[in-house]
Amino acid sequence: GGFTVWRSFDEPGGIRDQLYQIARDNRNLVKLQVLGKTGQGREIIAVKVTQAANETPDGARPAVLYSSTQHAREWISTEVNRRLLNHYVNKFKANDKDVKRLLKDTELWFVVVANPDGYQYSFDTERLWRKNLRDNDNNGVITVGDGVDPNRNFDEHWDYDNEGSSSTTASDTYRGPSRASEPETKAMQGLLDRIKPKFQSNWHSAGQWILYPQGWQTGSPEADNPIYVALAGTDAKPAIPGFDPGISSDELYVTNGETTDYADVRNGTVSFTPELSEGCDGCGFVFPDDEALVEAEFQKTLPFSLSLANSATDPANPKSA
Ligand code: 0X9
Ligand code: ZN
Repeated sequence: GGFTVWRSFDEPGGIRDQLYQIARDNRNLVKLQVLGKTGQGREIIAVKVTQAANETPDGARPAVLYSSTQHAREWISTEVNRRLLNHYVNKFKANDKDVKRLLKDTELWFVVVANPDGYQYSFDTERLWRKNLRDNDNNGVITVGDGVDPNRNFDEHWDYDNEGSSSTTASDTYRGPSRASEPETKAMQGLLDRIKPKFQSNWHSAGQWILYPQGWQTGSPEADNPIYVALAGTDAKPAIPGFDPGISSDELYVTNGETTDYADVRNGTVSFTPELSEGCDGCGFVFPDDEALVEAEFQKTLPFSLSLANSATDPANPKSA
């Protein structure tokens, strides 16, 4: 508690309450869905934003998925995504012509806290917690050795090698006991398979990149895919100012069982991992609790977010940021 910007999942007025509130206040526009429950019983929540949200079957319109907070400590990802949700709803209510048209033809999905147990733990106990809260040693208490990395547990090249993920339970990139073993993974995979989004932005931090698949190998097949290049931009003109676009395995490191690889390979989703800024030099995952800095980070990413939404009806001809 006591933060200006940051809100935990559980607290009154926290992220969970806010998601329910925005759905209650906008019944014709915002539909809330519980995708599953975590190990500690928290809800993994998705909201769909589209005109006639309740009457329109999920996936009936070209979909875009904005997901965040797979990694507990990456609070800026939560906040950028929450502001993006509010942005669309507020613009629609203000009768913005472009957003009204967009939400007639397109459905936008938000999973603001993909790892609610870990996120809550990062407020209550350990600010730098990354993983979920699987009790790896089954001793009834969560300690440093526990948790699975939600971004190494997906059923795509899971356990492909020991470079891109770890079999050691205490590792921050522990891949879990089996493919898609975690409720957080099942929830996200289930949603991806059901709505088959044209585009996904899976917000993470920190480092100022716009990463894209496939992360399990270097020299990935998407390197020359003009749709990825058009939307992420180039080194000279990145879609988010100051961010470095490129194949995740080449720009950063190899991963296996990663979310955007699953989305790309299984569902043909053009799926990005933007790594948001630190907020200050050396801040790392602890983005400052500063309204102006957080809002600036959101505004910086907005053209990229809008470009995904505005390209969904004709994904082969992307409208770059
Ligand atoms: O390691 C991750 O899951 C992501 N970075 S973070 O610092 N937020 O943990 C990056 C995932 C992107 N994919 C690859 N680098 N292959
Ligand atoms: Zn991350």
